Amino acid sequence: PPPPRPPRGSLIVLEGLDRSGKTSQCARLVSHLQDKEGLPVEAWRFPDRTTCVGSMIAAYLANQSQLDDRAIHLLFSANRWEKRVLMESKLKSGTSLVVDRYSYSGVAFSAAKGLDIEWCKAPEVGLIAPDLVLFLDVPPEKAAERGGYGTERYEQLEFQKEVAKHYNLLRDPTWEVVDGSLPLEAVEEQIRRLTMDSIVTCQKGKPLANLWL
Ligand code: NYM
Repeated sequence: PPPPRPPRGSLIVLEGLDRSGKTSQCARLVSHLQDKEGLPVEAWRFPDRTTCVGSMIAAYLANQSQLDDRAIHLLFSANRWEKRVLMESKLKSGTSLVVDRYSYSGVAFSAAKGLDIEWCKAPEVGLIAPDLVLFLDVPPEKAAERGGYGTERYEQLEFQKEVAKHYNLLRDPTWEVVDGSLPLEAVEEQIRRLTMDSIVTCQKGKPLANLWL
């Protein structure tokens, strides 16, 4: 008989505007799951700037290159596709992934430039669907006040307001919306609880699914 399969890992995605606190929360969540819960988990992020496609994206974001809006959209998508096989094998071997941004960033940021939302979704169809989407909700004005908007493309209040509108269009009832204006520890606590629920559901045999649901 084949050896028993380990329970699969969970695909946890954090989304939100720039300066919504995603990156800090991802790091805190991953260390908690590893150190306190002793679970196999990895921190991932998109764009993954370490690949060839990722370096083209990095140059674009740093304003070192100009690209057609549709061309850069497809590069962001390709950057997820090139990680799909590894993502699936990690999940199936029991490792949970905490991912800083995913397809929703891809669609919200490109649609905020005026591209058609359905056109933006199309190249994402068939990527692995997250088991949990945690949306860190922070009003654009408040995120801007946090300072540290860098000099990268998109890091401007007016544009972030457009992105917020498009996140709202994408939001569905399965998303868990966390009030990102709360103190960091309160946000962390909610994220931990929702994540543990998702990990348990996946361990119990919830099947992997594909985007878009
Ligand atoms: N971004 C990110 C997109 O426009 N499309 C995508 O598919 C993804 C994953 O890249 N402002 C944008 C959102 C961010 C920027 O992300 C870089 P980060 O999380 O700041 O490294």
